Amino acid sequence: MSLQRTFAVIKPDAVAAGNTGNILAEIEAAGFSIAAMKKMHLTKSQAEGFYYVHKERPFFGDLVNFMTEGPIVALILEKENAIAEWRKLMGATNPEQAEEGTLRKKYGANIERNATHGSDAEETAAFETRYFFNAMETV
Ligand code: RTP
Ligand code: MG
Repeated sequence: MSLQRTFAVIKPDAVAAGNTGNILAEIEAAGFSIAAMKKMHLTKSQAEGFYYVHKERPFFGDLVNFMTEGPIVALILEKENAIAEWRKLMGATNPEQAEEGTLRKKYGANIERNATHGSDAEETAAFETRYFFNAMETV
């Protein structure tokens, strides 16, 4: 398996709680290299565009409100098998169901306020990466 890149977010709950540094340290300790990183406060329409695949879901409005309540940290992470490896480090969507030691278990509060995001496939990683970063912002 060759090096792969994925798109990740430290969500507003984790940034506000002061967990950015802890999560970045865990990312590096797990062997990911950070290919791009920026802190930003999404507008409503930017968050709606990011999560457009969920626009028909009942939780969409709440999710957009949550993702715009404060700054996030957007990242491109590189590692072998990065997409699956990052989702493994995050743990299940619902922190209550996430394995011990995972980021969502440690830093998430509930199924919505779950600390981190990760792309779920190559196509979504490509879309999300381009949505947040241009070539000159990426190592
Ligand atoms: P993500 O996209 O953020 O990495 O999370 P995921 O793949 O594990 O979960 P997904 O189904 O894509 O859901 C996206 C985000 O929406 C919020 N959510 N709320 N209230 C609810 O039932 C509910 N379900 C999902 C979470 O913030 C989830 O990460
Ligand atoms: Mg998802």
